[in-house]
Amino acid sequence: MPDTTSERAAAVKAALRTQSIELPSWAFGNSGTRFKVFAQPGVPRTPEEKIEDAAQVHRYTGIAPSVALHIPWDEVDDYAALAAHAASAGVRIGTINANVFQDDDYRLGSVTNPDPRVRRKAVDHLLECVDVMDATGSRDLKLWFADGTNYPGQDDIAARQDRLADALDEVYARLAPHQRMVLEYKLFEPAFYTTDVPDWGTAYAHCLRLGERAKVVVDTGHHAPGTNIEFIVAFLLRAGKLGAFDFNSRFYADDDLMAGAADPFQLFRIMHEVVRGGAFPEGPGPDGSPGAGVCFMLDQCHNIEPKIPGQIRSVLNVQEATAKALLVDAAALAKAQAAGDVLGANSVLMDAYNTDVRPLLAELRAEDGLDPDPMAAYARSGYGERIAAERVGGAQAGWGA
Ligand code: AOS
Ligand code: ZN
Ligand code: ZN
Repeated sequence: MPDTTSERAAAVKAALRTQSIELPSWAFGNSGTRFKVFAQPGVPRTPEEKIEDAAQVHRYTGIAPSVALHIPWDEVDDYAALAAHAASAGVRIGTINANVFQDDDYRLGSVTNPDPRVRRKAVDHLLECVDVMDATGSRDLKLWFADGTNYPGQDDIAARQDRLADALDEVYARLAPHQRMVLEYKLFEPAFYTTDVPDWGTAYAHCLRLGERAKVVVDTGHHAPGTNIEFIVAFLLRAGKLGAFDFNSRFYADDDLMAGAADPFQLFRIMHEVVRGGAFPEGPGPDGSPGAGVCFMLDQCHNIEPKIPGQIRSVLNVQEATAKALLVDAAALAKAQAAGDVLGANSVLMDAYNTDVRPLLAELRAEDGLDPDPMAAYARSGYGERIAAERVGGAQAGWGA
């Protein structure tokens, strides 16, 4: 990193220009908790409209060029046409998220279900999602399994791992050479006694066995309180096994609140490991190997706040954390660490975190022809009022449907 303040700012801006954050299509639909889904005016009625709303986030932030789909919530007849629609809106289709948790058949699990008929149905859905990827040009298939048990003795824990491994093998074998499988873990919920992919270790072990194109997804909301997520990030990056993030905030469990809202310091610490680990800005490894290829995604629901501004705020929060991480004086940090200077090393990190990067980001946007204040620019655009008037009967995101 260059020495003078202006050279450092220029280097940080250059890196930030390469940033892209993927948006979840389901963030734009109505969502809620098991207690109530609050309908909002103007929410999308179709996958096409969700993509149009996502394009608004990209329009004002400049760093959200792709939208993740969820199948079947975003089911259409013609996925190539949906990809073309995305391109005409100025974005592209990103990760394909599979859904093997919403049918009655999945009461006892999907790919780990004791009934081979249900397992077959679940794997067939995952294979169909790869067909969707072929049509949309998506790189990543994202797998999150609600599978688990509620009571001791309910099913054979190890046999369920065997079934999971068999399913992953079959889907991995179906991937084209440019496609990847990313496997998400979650501590608990909806299963409460055992979860079949409960932690990064389980996901890592399955991915390691599968091969190079199977990687782990870190959803920041899927850990026990107090878990050191940046350690997991550092470990997985070092092992070449970090595939993607699902960014969100949690206060208690899988809250899916806006990234950077509950704990912006944690988001900074995660992004520091991402920068330190060479996953951002993306570049070839020291041996010329391809970069980490980490997908930086949001996985959020906006239950009580407006959805497009909620996504803009979240993208900006990730951008701010990234800018601060890029400001860490790596040379000074390494020097203090090598000297065993505990307080010195800590203050190098805290200096970066405590920097107000908002003026730098406003300058970056102005230089790139964007409004320096994306939230205000979107509010002024009138888009929110227009969709509220034009769209009647918006769709639920899928949760609690
Ligand atoms: C569920 O808790 C997970 O976070 C999933 O990543 C995701 O929210 C869901 O599968 C929607 O695609
Ligand atoms: Zn997630
Ligand atoms: Zn989740």
